[in-house]
Amino acid sequence: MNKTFQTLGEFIIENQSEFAYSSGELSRLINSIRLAAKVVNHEVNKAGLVDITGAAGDTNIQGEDQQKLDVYANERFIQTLTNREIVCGIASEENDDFITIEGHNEDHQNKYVVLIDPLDGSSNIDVNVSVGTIFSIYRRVTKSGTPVTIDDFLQKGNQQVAAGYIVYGTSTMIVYTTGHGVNGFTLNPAIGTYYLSHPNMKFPEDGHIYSINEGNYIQFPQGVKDYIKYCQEETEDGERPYTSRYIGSLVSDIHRNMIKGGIYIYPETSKAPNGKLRLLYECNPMAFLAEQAGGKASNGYQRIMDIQPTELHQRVPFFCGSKNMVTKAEEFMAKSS
Ligand code: AHM
Ligand code: MG
Repeated sequence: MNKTFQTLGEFIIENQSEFAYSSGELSRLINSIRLAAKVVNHEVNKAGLVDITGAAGDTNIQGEDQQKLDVYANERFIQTLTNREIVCGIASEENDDFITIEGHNEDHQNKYVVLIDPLDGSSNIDVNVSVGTIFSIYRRVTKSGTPVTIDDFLQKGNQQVAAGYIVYGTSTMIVYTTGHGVNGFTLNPAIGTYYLSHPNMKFPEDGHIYSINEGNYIQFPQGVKDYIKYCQEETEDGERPYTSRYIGSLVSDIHRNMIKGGIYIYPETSKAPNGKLRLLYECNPMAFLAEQAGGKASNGYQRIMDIQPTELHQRVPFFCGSKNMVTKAEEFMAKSS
C-alpha cells in the first residue's frame, strides 16, 4: 500500500497488534479521540465568526478564567468517551475531580483511564493563535469490575500506554504515540480525514531554538538564568546564539521544536515554586511523546515520567526538547543548586 495516502483510520487498524494486551479497546479509544477532535476543530476554526470566544464566567480549579471554547472542548471529549463506554474513568484539567464511567453493561469492565487537557493555551484563541488538546492514557491499576479510584489516575508517566496532542494550527494535526515511536497525521478539512503526513517523528538531538517566557526572568532560578545566558552567547563556530521562539501555547511550542530542534522550559519561579504546567495533563504526555521521538523531558533534575504524582492537578517545572539541550540545561541547574 502507498503509505503516502494512509489515513489515520487505516494506520490504527494496521498497527493494532503493536498494542500491549491488544483487544481493540485502545484502538477504539484513539478513534474516539480522533472523532471528538474533529468536532472541536470545527468549533475552534470558526471561533472568530461566532460569539463563542471570551470568558464563560466560570473559574477552573487553578483559579483561572475559563473560555467558552474550553468548556465546549471539555464537554465534547468527555461526552464522546462516555457515550462510547470505552474508558472506565476520565480526569480533565477543567474538572476538579475525576469522572467514573461504568461501561460494559454498568459493570466497570473497561481497562483504560484518560487524562486530558481539552484546550490548552486557550487565552490564544481571541488573537487567532494556535491552541491544542493533550491526552494521556493508562491502564487502570485497581481491580476490574469496581469503580475507578484516585490511584488509577495518580500513576507515574512511565506507565502511560498512549499519549498525544492535537494542534489546531494552520493545519490541524494529531500527533500520538503508543510506545512505538511518534506519528503525525494532518487533517484534510475538505473531507474530514486525517492522513499520515509525519511518520516516525524525531526530535533533532541538538537544536537552535529556546522557548521560555522571559518576562518572568527575574523570578527564574539561577540555573535557568545561566542557561538563557548560554543560549544567547555568541560562539565562533556560529552554533550560538540560539533563536528565541515562544508562542505561549505548549502544544505549538513543542510541535515546532520537535520538528526543528529546540528546548521548551517552564521553570519554577519565585512566585510559582512548582512552575505552571500540570504533571498529569500536560507534562507526562508531552514527556512520553518527547522520549518516543528521541528527545528528553525533565523537571530540571529528574526525569518527568519517574515522578510519583500525589494529586490530580499537581504542577511541575518542565524542561522538554532536544536531548542534548535538555541535558545542558540540567547541567546548569545542577551547578547552581
Ligand atoms: P493553560 O492550561 O491555562 O492554557 O496554560 C498552559 C499554557 C501553555 O500552553 C503555555 O505554554 C503556558 O501556559 C504559557 O504560560 P505563560 O503565559 O505564563 O508563559
Ligand atoms: Mg493547559
